[in-house]
Amino acid sequence: MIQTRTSLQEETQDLLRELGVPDSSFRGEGLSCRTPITGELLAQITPSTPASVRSSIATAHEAFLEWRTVPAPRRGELVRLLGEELRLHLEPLGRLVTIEAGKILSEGRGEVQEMIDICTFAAGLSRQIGGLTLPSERGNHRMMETWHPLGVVGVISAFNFPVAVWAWNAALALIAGDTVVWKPSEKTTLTALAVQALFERASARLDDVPANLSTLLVGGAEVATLLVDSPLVPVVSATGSTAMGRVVAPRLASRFARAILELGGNNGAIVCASADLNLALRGVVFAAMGTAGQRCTTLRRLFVHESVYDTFVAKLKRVYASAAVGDPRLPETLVGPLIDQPAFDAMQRALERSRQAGAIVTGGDRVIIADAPSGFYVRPALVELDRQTAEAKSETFAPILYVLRYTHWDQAVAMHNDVSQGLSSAVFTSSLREAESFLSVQGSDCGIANVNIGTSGAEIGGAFGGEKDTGGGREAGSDVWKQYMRRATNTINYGNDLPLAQGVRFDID
Ligand code: UN1
Repeated sequence: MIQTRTSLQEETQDLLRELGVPDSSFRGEGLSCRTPITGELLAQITPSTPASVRSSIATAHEAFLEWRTVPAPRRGELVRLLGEELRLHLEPLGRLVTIEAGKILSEGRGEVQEMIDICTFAAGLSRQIGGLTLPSERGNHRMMETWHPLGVVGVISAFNFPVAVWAWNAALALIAGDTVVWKPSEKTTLTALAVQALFERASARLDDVPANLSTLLVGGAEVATLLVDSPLVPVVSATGSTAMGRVVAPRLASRFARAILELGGNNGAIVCASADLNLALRGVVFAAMGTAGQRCTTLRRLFVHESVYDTFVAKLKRVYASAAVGDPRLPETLVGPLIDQPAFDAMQRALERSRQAGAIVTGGDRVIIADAPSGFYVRPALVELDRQTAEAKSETFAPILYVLRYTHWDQAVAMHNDVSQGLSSAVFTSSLREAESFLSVQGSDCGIANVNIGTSGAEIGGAFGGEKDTGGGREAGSDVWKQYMRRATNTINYGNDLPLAQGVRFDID
């Protein structure tokens, strides 16, 4: 039962007001914002025009020219204040994420927590973005690196992480001295409006920072293309499908702009004979059906050792049959709705192709929720295969877990790596040999490789991203900040002579 005192539209508009979004922003026309919970219309927004996109980018560039001269620790103070606003507004923003993206409440909150964490990380980093000092081969010379900001960073984000992905990029870009222009998914524009309002609130708390350090564009691919093609945008971070990346990457390459790409994943996990099966079960289930299978890190392929296959798959089937599917606002729900009908249709087509290929499919059917007949709710699906099919090798953004049996470790690793994507991966084992082997050069070929943890739910402190068709980009922690800056190598001669490197002689007298 969906418990609503007011309609979702009223609740959403109240939340937007609470988060500081003016009514005029969500009472426009042209773009309809709906909730996947009921399919209900939440608000209407006016999309950006080509002229307004160009002027936003130009304004962001102007702001950059000023912002780059502000000391990095002061820039960090702005990001710290953004983190403070997010802490204060965690509940309403998390709830808005739930309403607009359909995530369960704890995941909606968790996403805002990711934003807070990256702000904390970036604020500390603002005092550490230093370069190396290196030995010069010449006497009385010093060689060092200086890191400078790059300019306007374009951020293109997807519906499934409607707020955190902006934060991973924006927090680092801002402390680096860059400015940000953000094009969120048109499916989740309301959460973006709320984030923009919180950002502006944080900026208003400092009287020495320029305006327009981060601005928002509203619209679809046509708006994103203007950002991708703008000569005033030296870096674009794009999160979405591999198909989107194939359009964006060459356009950026043609003008030598930097691309930070976080594209499709088709993440696998291996459950070994020695695995703690109860722990593995929890890890697999959260990774495979959490966020209704709509994370780029969702677990999609599972390789189970033949000696534990029957036991483990029986446990999985029990959980899959009983996991609570429904309104993501209810505390007991584990699986909320798919984002829309195209997502549901794509899932059904994928399951049908698997059936035709001889797979055993359990689940996957539509679940009708009494008060939300227009929502696309599904029972997560298990698809048992005897070989890795073309279907299993392609990413369907839905809760489908392909399950395969393996006999030898090498066979499991080979199947695991035999896909075009390379984002996240996991092994469940108690064997040091298998764990280390999975993390070694002969093991997982992904950007993320975990032991006794599922494929999703990475912490912000590490570099996040993957290889192959996942695009090669990295976001969030570690030394990812370098992508938002340019490195200058400086050599300083503090002597009276001019020795040349490599012993070259070029005497003019
Ligand atoms: C995504 O789905 O685009 O590791 C990002 C995770 C999250 C981020 C997912 N921290 O699952």
